[in-house]
Amino acid sequence: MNKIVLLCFSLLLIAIFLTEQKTGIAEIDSSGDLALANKSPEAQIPLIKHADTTVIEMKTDGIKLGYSITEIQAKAGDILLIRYVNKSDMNHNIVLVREEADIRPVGMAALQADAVANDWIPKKEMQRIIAHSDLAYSGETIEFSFKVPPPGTYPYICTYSAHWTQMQGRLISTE
Ligand SMILES: [Cu+2]
Repeated sequence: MNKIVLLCFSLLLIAIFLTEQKTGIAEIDSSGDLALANKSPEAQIPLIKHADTTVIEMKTDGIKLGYSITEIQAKAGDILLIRYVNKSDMNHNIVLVREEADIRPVGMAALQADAVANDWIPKKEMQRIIAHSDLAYSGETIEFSFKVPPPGTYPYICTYSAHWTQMQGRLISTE
């Protein structure tokens, strides 16, 4: 009989412990960290269609790890709106980085738990990120908008679940 009482008491303690853990996580989420998570990269602009906005639509089908458009040419300073139609069976996103050398650090950092919890956007690598979409769940269409950076070649990658090794494209900014 004593063993049963002890067992019940242990279970109660575990339940209290788990509840407190959960509360702790929620508190962290609602603190200043959230404000940081929502801080957009510098080139990213609110999703408003200006008269001079160029809309680019791309998609992913089936199980393919790739974008239908792998090269975008645009003029520096123009506003691009990327509409991404995720017709694939997986989730994807689009993360525009500063240079080739940023692909791997951003892709690797995105696999860490804190980045996964932030829709696969690594907050600690934000200085390498020019703009990014939200996570597009399978079947979803998302849009994001940004100002085309100075002339150069800028890679864009999917940071979801290590797709970055294959799922890439390049934005070519011209004068
Ligand atoms: Cu992907």
